[in-house]
Amino acid sequence: MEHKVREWKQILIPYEQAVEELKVKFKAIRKEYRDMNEYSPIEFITGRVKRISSILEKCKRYNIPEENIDEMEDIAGIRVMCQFIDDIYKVVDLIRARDGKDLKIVYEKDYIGNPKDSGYKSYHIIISYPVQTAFGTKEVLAELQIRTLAMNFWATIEHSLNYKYQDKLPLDIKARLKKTADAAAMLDLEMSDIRNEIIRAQLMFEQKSNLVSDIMENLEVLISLGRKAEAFEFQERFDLLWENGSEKELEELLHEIKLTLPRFRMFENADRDHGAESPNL
Ligand code: 0O2
Ligand code: 0O2
Repeated sequence: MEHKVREWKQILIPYEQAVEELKVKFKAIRKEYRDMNEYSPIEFITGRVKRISSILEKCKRYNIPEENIDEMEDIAGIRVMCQFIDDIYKVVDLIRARDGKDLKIVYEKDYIGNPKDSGYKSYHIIISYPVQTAFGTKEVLAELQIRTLAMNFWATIEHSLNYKYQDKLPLDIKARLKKTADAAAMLDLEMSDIRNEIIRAQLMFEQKSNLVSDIMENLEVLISLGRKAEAFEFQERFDLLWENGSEKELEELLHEIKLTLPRFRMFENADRDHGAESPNL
């Protein structure tokens, strides 16, 4: 038994690595957009390696011999969550653009155009992903599920109910879940309609929070230059603007702080030079 557990651990290592690497790669895409103050089609990413019990159960269901589990497409699973339906297709395009580069697309399953009977919606892309191991390159299959926040909300709850009822959901609950899937789809459509307004508000929020970080970082520099009184004065002005000021006024304050830095740096250098000479005086 212990031997078997150790064997499983070893089998799953490349899948764990694939999940970690893919998560880093999708997070990097999101960061790139955000660093450029642009709207990111990716909201957040999760990933998991399928549990051993689920792998065994699937082997049984599909008659897959245990030694062939590398045929299973979803041992490594990545979920990419988007705010709007359009974003899903942007993410799909981003993935397609990488086909033949750091990953290979095996095939795609469009459960948005063709939702499952349960009401499940999501866009799946099965990829083959090369993992560098101590024993050379190993190609593993991974399933990328791309969905909106509403689709994810529905799937998460439906999945846990299915788990609770051991895949034998009572018919009335199934029917009610189907209705909630329709409601989630309506929500996605409605949100897409007011998309531009939401994106504009989010970008403004993002810009303001970048501005605030910038101001705080520059105030820290000011303090490190020994200019506590000036930093305090700027901080007080910032507090007032934070409550009632516009973004433009915050930008002006940042500009003003930045302008003072070279002057104080000059003073600091002069003080240091003076200090360095003083022992010889
Ligand atoms: P950030 O910068 O907040 O995105 P991990 O190993 O922690 O990267 P894991 O274990 O695959 O990821 O999944 P987990 O812990 O469930 O969630 C992964 C990331 O998604 C975490 O952020 C969560 O904060 C974020 N997340 C989960 N649920 C939601 C949600 O409903 N809304 C939003 N916006 N984010 C969610 P990170 O990666 O730690 O950092
Ligand atoms: P996990 O790890 O619990 O998420 P399968 O459903 O796996 O037997 P197939 O054809 O191999 O069938 O894959 P399919 O149906 O394309 O999609 C597999 C994964 O999609 C599932 O993984 C779910 O994550 C998700 N999924 C598919 N259908 C539904 C659904 O009706 N409801 C919910 N909530 N999720 C669904 P697993 O196997 O459930 O594993």
